[in-house]
Amino acid sequence: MSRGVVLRVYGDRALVRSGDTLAEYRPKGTLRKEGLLAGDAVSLEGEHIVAVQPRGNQLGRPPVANASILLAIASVRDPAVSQGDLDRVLLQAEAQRLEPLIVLNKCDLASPEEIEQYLRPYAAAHYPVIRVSTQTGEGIDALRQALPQGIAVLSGQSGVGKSSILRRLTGVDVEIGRMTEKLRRGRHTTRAATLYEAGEGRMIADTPGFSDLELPEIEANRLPSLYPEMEDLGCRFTDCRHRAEPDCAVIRAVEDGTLDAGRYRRYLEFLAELEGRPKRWH
Ligand SMILES: Nc1nc2c(ncn2[C@@H]2O[C@H](COP(=O)(O)OP(=O)(O)O)[C@@H](O)[C@H]2O)c(=O)[nH]1
Ligand SMILES: [Mg+2]
Ligand SMILES: [Zn+2]
Repeated sequence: MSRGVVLRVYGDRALVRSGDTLAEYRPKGTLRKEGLLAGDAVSLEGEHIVAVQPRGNQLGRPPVANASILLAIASVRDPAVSQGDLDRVLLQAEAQRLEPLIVLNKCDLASPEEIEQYLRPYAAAHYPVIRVSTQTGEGIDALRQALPQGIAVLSGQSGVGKSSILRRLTGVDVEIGRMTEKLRRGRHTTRAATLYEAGEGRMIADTPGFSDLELPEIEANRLPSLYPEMEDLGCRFTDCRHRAEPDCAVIRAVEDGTLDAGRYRRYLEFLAELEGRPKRWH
């Protein structure tokens, strides 16, 4: 028996990397129904996947298991990614206890002042940030060095440069890859995630078609714990929603300017959105 990592699922087959071998395998018996995900760690026997290790984490959109970092890709221009959308991507990572790294792409299209202003709330919240441009190559080496072993998931709205970043890091041209795949499989578009290998045990997941800009499926009272800068303030009320409570440390920090007012305003909007959701588990 040997071990491997699923790079891609194709219907009832999976492309698996196992040591120096890259080959397709079929899941055995009940595994077929349960479904495999890109990123799954599997046991192999002959042509079959015979077991899947328990998942460390599991993202829904893109569907990837066992990620070690989430690259939250944004751009100031073309498209102008709203800070609210970047917040949502970060919340998805926090909800999965996945370390996020903000990658601001297209730095060639904005002035240093605009970039600094856009990133200020995130730097203040101690999120790691790398500024890159796949056009000029700025920051690409720094990004490569920041990638840990294991799986990095690319997240961010369409057009921010996920596939371009992937191409810079792996040499793989996803657009060309996708066209070849279409020729092979007919016209249906796929929403499966694929892991691309970036050397030294690093893999990068890209998904054509969509990215998750929804709030995570959590209860409203968990939202404050997904804001590291609010947690750091140590509000003394447990279960405080930091909204109208008297003597709340978060409200005080917003008033004296220690906490970014925009992040806080959007937090209140997200809180209201979660509170308005039907509780499916009751
Ligand atoms: N000016 C500029 N354009 C870029 C940069 N990165 C990507 N693009 C362009 O932005 C468009 C969308 O890029 P793509 O990688 O397909 O984005 P994706 O939808 O997130 O995968 C393409 O036309 C790229 O050539 C960059 O750093 N600077
Ligand atoms: Mg793309
Ligand atoms: Zn509070």
